Amino acid sequence: MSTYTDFVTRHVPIIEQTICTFLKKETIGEDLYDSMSYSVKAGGKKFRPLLFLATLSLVDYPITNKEYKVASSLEMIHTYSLIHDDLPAMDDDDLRRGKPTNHKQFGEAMAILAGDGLLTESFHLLSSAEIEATKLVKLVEILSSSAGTKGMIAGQVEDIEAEEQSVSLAELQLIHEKKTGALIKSAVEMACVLASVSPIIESELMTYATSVGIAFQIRDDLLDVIGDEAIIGKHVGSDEKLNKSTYVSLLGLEEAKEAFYKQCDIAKEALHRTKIELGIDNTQTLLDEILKELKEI
Ligand code: GRG
Repeated sequence: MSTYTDFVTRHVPIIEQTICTFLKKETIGEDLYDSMSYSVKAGGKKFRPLLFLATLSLVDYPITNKEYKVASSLEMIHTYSLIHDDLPAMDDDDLRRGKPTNHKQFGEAMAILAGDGLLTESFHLLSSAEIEATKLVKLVEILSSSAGTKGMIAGQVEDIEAEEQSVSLAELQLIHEKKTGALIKSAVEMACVLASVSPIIESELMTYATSVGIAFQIRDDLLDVIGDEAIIGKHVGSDEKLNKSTYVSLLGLEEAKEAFYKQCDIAKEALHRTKIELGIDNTQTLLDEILKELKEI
């Protein structure tokens, strides 16, 4: 088993367990619990919490109960955002991760409440982590600003407003920086704060995270096209994306691939500089492996 597979196999169940234990089925009622835990356990990659934990590992910071709480708070925000994104008023999707979306399984009202519950309880869980007060407040600030009206929510609003109209590449990048990139970046930033890394290391790791965030989105656009190509043998996006600007629709498939690999290279170089700073430049780290996994399209 590769180090990364081992890392994923070890941590993913603990993240799911941390969330589901915190939600306490006995006190919140079966219907709400089932709806929330359904999406938590629906097979998501747990990319943001793993990125947070991998960043801590890079700087040799021990992973204990409180680190799992922080990691899980990131996943709860992410899960809520997907539940709400799938609702009829937004993307109106029936399937997510190959399974019925939350509202298809539990109804719209319960899906809205499950999302609200995950969002709110994310901060409840984070605030219960046994972390020194000044750092904890900083973590709350990072998470709330990345998920809030200057981050993910702003990105979602701009994304909705950009539908049915042409958007420039720079505008598309700004939308995704907020909608997808902000939470990914906050995973790395929260690890930097918790581990009190030096400003230079934090700055390099944020360069890594920024490029990973952009690459993540381009990859999603690429897979939309490559996936459809594999199924029906021609270049089209999925139906709901036909009128949407994507990296592929703006750049074309080959240039979008180039842009994707360029971001992966920028991330790799920033990580290399971080490792030099840490005196471990010849060591293969989990952040290298995350990049390697991302590059496999
Ligand atoms: C509804 C407030 C609100 C926000 C929604 C992030 C977001 C904002 C919507 C997701 C839309 C989307 C498909 C974005 C592309 C990026 C992407 C692939 C997100 C899915 O994240 P993964 O791949 O999902 O980490 P898993 O299933 O692995 O958890």
